[in-house]
Amino acid sequence: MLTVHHLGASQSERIVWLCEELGLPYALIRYERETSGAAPPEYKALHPAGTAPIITDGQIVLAETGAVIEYIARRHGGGRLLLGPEHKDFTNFLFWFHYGNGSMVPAFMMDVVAKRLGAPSISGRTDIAFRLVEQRLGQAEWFAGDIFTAADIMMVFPLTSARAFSGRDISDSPNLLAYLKRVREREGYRAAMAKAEPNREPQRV
Ligand SMILES: N[C@@H](CCC(=O)N[C@@H](CS)C(=O)NCC(=O)O)C(=O)O
Repeated sequence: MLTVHHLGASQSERIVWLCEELGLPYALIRYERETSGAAPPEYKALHPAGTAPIITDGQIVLAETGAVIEYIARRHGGGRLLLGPEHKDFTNFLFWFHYGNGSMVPAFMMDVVAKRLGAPSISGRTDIAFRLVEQRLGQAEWFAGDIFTAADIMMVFPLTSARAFSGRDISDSPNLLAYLKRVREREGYRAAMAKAEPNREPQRV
């Protein structure tokens, strides 16, 4: 049985969302963070990486968001929500699938560290990221193009939870606000958040 080990208030919410969008049977085990914010020892014991997300599937134990999403979509979802090289939106899909964790989350983290050190924002990459996002969402309904894909599942966490953590104001980003409304209206997203974060304010996105 595919089991999603979800660490509360973390990016493993994406995996719950993916399973809901794909309509897969799965078990969900939720873990609370320690007061330090770290995953608890029983979570860390699941995989040497010790970071969320982690899934188990029979003998397989897998960590790392992008790998977990590809594993589930390919092994259990028939490749749905992934675009291949034959698709007209392949390059946009690839770029946005990787941009969230590859550039956006690290940029936020650099900002957090700079803030703690009382230093100015190091690179301006966060501003660039929000500019790129606003531009893209003015061109297309979903990050890859006309259809919802796993690129959206990768991008929403930085645009919601990670953004909330950094205190970023998006009131001057109409395309992003409209996009987040579309996300919030998705049945799969609502079902996932009700299971993954039952105590969270539903309007958070
Ligand atoms: N690049 C990794 C990052 C994973 C990561 O940092 N997860 C955080 C939650 S958002 C975590 O596990 N924090 C708790 C800890 O490190 O103990 C991935 O995408 O899976």
